[in-house]
Amino acid sequence: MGVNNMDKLIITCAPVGAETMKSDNPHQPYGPEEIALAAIAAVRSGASIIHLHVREDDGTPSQSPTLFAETIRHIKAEVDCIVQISTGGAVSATEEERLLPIRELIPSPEMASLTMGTCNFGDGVFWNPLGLIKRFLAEFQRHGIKPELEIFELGHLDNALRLLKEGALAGPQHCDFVLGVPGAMAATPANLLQLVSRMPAGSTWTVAGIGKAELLLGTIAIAIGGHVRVGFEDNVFYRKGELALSNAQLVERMKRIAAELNRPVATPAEARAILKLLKSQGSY
Ligand code: KMH
Ligand code: ZN
Repeated sequence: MGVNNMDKLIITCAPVGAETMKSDNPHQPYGPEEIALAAIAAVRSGASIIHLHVREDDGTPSQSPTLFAETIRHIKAEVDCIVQISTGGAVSATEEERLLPIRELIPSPEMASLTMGTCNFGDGVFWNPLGLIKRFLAEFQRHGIKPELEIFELGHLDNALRLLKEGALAGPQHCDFVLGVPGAMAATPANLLQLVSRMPAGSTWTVAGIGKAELLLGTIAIAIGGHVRVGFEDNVFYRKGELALSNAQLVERMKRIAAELNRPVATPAEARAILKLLKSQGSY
């Protein structure tokens, strides 16, 4: 794809995951208010998607629909953005817990993450057999939610291709290549290029490099027509030995690199068009 016909760049910010704590970076947000403030600043800096996990005020990861609703309400009161809720949660979360926000949030979110297979995840196992994926997909379809297909391993892309062939997935898909999780696919340019080369026509992709790979793989994605994810879920450093001051700081760096590489960032409305999102958002 030539530089001139690339889409505008969608920056996703994942301001908090289920793993990193304030002991890893004191600027790590906990609780609905802190997480929403981090998300709002990220959107004002150029992010158009917020990949959202929620935490209790003490930092405990949660899939509580109440916490999701409160966090989203704070965010949407200040900025427009695509909220993409996590159905991955923490590796300790049960299948039922992971599905709770999909089933109970009113209105349903525009997007949610959906991991395409099981993999090692640090010392744990992130459990996503095909039966679970299909059950989750049925719920996504019931609520009109577009999945972002989370790909941590090469075989996860094969699962996605298989679901497309079977018709369980239909239409243009959006993949997120999460590379560098300890125990899963390494965050190398060669691995990213291999995944990209096997994407179905008409689909879009983003990359979430873990740790220092966030910058390298994000820059490659900008250069070759992909999209990027940054944020404390994946990386709490600005550079080696220097903690990031905020999620917004990581977004701003990607926006600067994108400007140099002639990829202006997409507004939320432009991101909705690029991703072919249909749902318009009601109020929380
Ligand atoms: N926290 C990981 C076990 C997702 O958000 O969908 C899973 C995860 C993926 O973060
Ligand atoms: Zn996540």
